[in-house]
Amino acid sequence: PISSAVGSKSFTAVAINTASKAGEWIVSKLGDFNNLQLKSSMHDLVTEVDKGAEKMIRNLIQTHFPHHEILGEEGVEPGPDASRKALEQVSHAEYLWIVDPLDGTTNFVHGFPFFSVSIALAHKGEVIVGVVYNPVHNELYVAEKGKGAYLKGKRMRVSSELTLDHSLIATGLSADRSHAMPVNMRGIQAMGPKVRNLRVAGSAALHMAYVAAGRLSGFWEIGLNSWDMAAGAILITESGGRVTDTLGNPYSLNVRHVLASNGHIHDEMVRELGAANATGF
Ligand code: 2AM
Ligand code: CA
Ligand code: CA
Ligand code: CA
Repeated sequence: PISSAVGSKSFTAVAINTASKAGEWIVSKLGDFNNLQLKSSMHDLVTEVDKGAEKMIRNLIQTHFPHHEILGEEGVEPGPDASRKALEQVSHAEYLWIVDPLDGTTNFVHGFPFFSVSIALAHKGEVIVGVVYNPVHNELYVAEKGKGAYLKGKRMRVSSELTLDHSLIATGLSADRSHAMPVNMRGIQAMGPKVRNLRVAGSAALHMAYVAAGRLSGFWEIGLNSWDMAAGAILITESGGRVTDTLGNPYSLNVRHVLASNGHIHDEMVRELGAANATGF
C-alpha cells in the first residue's frame, strides 16, 4: 500500500532527489562555512552545514510522505547510544527514514573530499531503500530491496577476492576515544599484516558504498549509529555482499558495529577481529 504519497513519486525517487539536492548544497559550502561546533568532544564536529542539510532533507521527505517518521543524526541528543535510544522512540513507525545528512563531517571541515549523504527507508524495521551520494564525484549509489543496487545506471557487484591477502579493506576511527578507538586500533594492528592494504578515509557510509561497488573487498568499524550504516547495508546486500556486526551476528538497525564484505572473506575477517579482541559488543 502506498502511504499517502503526494503525486506518485516512489520512495526511491524521493530518496534520490533528496540526497542529490542536499549533496549539491553541501558541496557549495565546501570551504565556505562558519560556526564550527564541538559535540561530545573536540574530535566530534558539527557545522551549520550538517544541520542545514538535515533540515533540507526532512522538509523534502515530509512534503512527499507526511506520515512517515524520520530519524536523523542532527535531530537526536548526542551520546554513545544516541541512535538506539532514538530508535526506541520511533519503534511504532511503519515507515522510518534514517538520515545522515553529512557523513564525514571531519573531512568536510578539512576539505578532504570524501564525504556523503546517506538516506535509507525502513519498513517495519527492515531497510527497503538505500541511497548514498558522494557530491564531490557526483556518484549516487542506490539500492531497492530485491531489485539490485546501481551506480550511474549500472548494476553494482561486490568484488571477487577470495582471501584477505588479495583484499583492500577499509575501517574507521570513531570520535569516541575512550571505547571505540582503542578497540579499532587492535583491529588495525591485527588486520594490517593480513590484507593487501588498509584504508581509513572517514565516511562509513561511503566506505560501505565502495564495498557494494567492488572498490573495497571489506569494511569494519566499531562505534557507529544506524544512520551511518542503514543505506550502505542494503547497497551491499543488493550487490551480492554480506553485512553483519563484527561478531558475525545478523545486521539490524540496532547494531553499533559493522562488518561488511564481498562475502568470500567475511568469516576470515570475523575470525581475525575476534582473535585480536577487536570486536564491538
Ligand atoms: P559523521 O561524520 O557523520 O559524524 C568515521 O569513522 C565515521 O564515524 C563517520 O561515519 C562519522 O560520521 C562517524 N562518527 C564521527 N563521530 C562519531 C561519534 N562521536 N560517535 C560515533 N560515530 C562517529
Ligand atoms: Ca557527526
Ligand atoms: Ca555519520
Ligand atoms: Ca553526520
